Amino acid sequence: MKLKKLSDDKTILEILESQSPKECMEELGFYVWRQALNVEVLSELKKLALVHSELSGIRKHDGVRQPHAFRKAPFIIKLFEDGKIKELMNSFYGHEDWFITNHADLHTGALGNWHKDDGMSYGNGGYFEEPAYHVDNPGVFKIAAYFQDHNKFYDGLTIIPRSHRTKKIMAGGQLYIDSQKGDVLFFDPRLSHTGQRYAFPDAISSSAEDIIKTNKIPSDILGKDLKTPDRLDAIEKFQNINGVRSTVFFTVAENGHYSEVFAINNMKRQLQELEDGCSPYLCATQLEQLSSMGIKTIDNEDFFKKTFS
Ligand SMILES: O=C(O)CCC(=O)C(=O)O
Ligand SMILES: [Fe+2]
Repeated sequence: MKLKKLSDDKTILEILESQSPKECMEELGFYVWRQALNVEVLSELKKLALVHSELSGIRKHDGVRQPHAFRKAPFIIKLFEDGKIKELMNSFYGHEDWFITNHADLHTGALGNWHKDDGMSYGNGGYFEEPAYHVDNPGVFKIAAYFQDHNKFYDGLTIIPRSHRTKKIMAGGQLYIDSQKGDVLFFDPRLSHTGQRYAFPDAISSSAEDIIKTNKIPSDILGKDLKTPDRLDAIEKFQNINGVRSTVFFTVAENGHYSEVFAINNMKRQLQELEDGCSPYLCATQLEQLSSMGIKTIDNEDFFKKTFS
């Protein structure tokens, strides 16, 4: 089954084009800024991410994930260098008092499955400490920057628009975001989404179909859940053709009950995952670098300092 692409979905595109990012976020649970980031910087970050994944991070979903990445893989701070994310967030929030929560996951070569980022799958009301699907604006949001294009194969982000208002994960029609390097994908942590689902995803474009033919990829591995060792073989085949996928997901917030509770619990989870007694704060040089770019961090927030003293 071929998924619907964002660039083909007239209804969603009309909403994205006619409403403000904030209104779209509230109604649909996501927004996309096309071609907002410097692609050369993203290519450089990808090279660094690939090296980093050989040295650090947690092996998961057939790839490597580095939690607490602003501290553990600080080269990603370069994302903010051109001031674009700051500009987008100032305008989205309508003020300059938003901050990064120190949550960032750097993924290299990882597959994904359907989930929400609100921590509900871990039980106990998740990061919000309660099912928060009645809340219009949680104040806390996710930014995803992919370090390569995802418009040839279904290997990028697939979402379920409007699913941020229900506990259910498979809560409606799936929409594939056919993103290009430089796009900023922005979403509510309650939105149902998945990264690359299949070891060898289906082709979107006819050029990708040609690639599949030229490389004699058997049709029975395309867009399928495979078991090891077939899965590992299919991953290798896809990576040989398309390169290793790498991406960073991080969290921004403004003050408010839901965002503060979320940020604290989300940080606790990152620290548990790391199992190395790591500090929730950033290092002095990282803070200086961010501050010189005008990016505020959770390190200076009283509610955070009270929890992690
Ligand atoms: O790898 C992807 O594209 C998705 C990652 C993701 O959903 C996450 O980090 O929560
Ligand atoms: Fe996620």
